[in-house]
Amino acid sequence: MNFTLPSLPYNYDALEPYLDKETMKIHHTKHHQAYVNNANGVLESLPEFTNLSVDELIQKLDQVPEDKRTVLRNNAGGHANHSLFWKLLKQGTILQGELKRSIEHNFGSFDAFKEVFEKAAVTHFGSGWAWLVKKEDKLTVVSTANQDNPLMGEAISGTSGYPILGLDVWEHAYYLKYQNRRPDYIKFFWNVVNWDEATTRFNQT
Ligand code: MN3
Repeated sequence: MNFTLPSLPYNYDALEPYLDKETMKIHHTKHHQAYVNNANGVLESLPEFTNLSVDELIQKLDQVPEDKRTVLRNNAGGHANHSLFWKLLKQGTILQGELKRSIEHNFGSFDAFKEVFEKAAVTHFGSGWAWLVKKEDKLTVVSTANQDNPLMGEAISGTSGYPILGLDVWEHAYYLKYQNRRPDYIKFFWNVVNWDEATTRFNQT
């Protein structure tokens, strides 16, 4: 076994009322666990890749045999994305310092950034993720399909950069509480962004 489901750094109800307990529990114990299990299943036949972290692995998908690549892309991708997503959620943090200045510099204002990010998340067709990424000291907003991550690079994910913030826009992330109202889920997301974690990621790359 290579990957394990990380524990959440909070209780399932910690993000109420914006993200409900039941959704968090199913999302973590069922969806994320399935990505972990499926990735581990493939890695059983790929011993040369089992010593990598999940972020390292998704940056080396081009070296994975073609018949195993898609299943790893989807499931190691899912494990990487969700492991990051949980850490990026917390109530009560404040955007400040270098990340705040960089967002204002790159987008004009925080409100302008929110608008760009919300638009990317709302208009992304089908399942996927919206991201704030850092690339050569520039911040941009991108979206990816399915469980693709910008770390996978242009050739696979259609984009690149180091993820600072990510939002899961799969229906499983919001359907119990918001049903088809993805825009509401995205608006409420701002109440649970862990800006401390985003700032740490911004500063470490
Ligand atoms: Mn999800």
